[in-house]
Amino acid sequence: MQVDGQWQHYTLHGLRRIDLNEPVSHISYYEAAAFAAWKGMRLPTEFEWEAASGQFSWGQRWEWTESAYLPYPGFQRVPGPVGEYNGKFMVNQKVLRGASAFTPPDTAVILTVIFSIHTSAGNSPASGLCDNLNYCFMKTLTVPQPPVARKHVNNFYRDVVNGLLAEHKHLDSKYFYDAAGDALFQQIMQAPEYYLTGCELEILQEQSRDIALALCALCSSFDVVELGAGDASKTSILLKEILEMGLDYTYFPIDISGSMINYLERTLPRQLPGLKVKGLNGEYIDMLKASADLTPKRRVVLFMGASIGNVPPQEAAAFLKKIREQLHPGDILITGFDLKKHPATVLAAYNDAAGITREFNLNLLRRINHELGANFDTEKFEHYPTYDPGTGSCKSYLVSLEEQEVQMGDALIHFAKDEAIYMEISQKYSAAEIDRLAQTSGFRCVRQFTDSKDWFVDAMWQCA
Ligand code: AVI
Repeated sequence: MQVDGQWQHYTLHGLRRIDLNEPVSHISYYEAAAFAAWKGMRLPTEFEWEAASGQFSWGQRWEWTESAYLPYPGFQRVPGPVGEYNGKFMVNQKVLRGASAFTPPDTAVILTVIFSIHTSAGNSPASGLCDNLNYCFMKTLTVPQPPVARKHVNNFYRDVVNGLLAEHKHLDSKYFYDAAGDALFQQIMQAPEYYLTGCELEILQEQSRDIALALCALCSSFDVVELGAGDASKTSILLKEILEMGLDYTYFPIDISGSMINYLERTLPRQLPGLKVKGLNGEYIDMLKASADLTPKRRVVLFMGASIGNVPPQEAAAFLKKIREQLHPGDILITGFDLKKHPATVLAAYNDAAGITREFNLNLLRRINHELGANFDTEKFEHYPTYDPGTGSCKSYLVSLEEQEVQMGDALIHFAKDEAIYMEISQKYSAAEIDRLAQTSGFRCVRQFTDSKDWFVDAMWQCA
């Protein structure tokens, strides 16, 4: 409904403004299919969903498939009433796959079948509510969780328990990005205080031609590999510029999200006619290695955003060395770095007035509750960002507001009042530190492309 000219919807917390960055949710099969068609796509079949399911974070959502409720190949009905009940495959039903907050971690996913029944007042148990509506009746069956998903939960549980039982409690910021975390990060990037996205966008909008010219001056023929491509919205500006220079090249986006890779392979060639796209779904270094077998050309590797800042400088150097080991002399790396600047500007970016970054941090505690069955009360933790202008370390913590205990599986985690969990580092660099990092990791600095405020750098390095 519209309130004061703005679209709103009813949620469990009452009427809320529709956030256009949130995933589409609480919709019927027909709405999901229509939305997919509107986006030029289709819903996955149940089998496609299952093949891709290792990439999903569990306990977050149910997802519509376009499959009818049918038996798996080889299904045999067991004799007796159980077989009669479970062995009938009804018509006019579609399958939802996924898990909810209450799905036991590490043991099962729920296969849910939706019975779409046309009802009218007086003839259904829900008649008072849904006169002439299709209403859904859910049947749940537990099935073994696929091995990849189980591995994900095991690693997540192990990392969280180790981090929270350590003398100085810490969590790994790579776990921020479940579906809710992704949506919050999208909102952070639009927050007025979070300058990083705008600065790098400006570099790409204003200097893509210079970047493309510099690349062509270094090598006449190359392919482009991107680490953590995401939706490639910023990179596509540079990709377009390279195409317009008449270069015939392939773009290899690498991403841990299989659905993002599918999306890029479908949409980018339409958006940028002539662009060849071959997505690589997996970990950065593994996929970078795989890309070497797919092209004899030189590779230009992009590592944009300021993701390199999400590990301490020593780890950043070790990671850049690993990238270097996968490249050949003459290959190129372009990395985004956030520069040191006035401390208040940096701190505000991680402490936005609307409290989105606070929610982004607290969301990891909620994720641990949903996926690992913990009982964090997020009201009892305070978001506490810090910035040290000397070292350039911007660190976020969650501080326990009282002495408390949190249960997570067999582990009982004790928090003293004011005890902090170290959540994330967002390291800032000076131009000289960036050059030194290039040298220590086996690269030669070519050029630094900075925005008009000198707040952000896309640094171009060549393998020595
Ligand atoms: C993804 N990364 C570069 C962001 C940053 O600025 O460190 C993550 C972030 N954390 C809080 N706000 C944004």
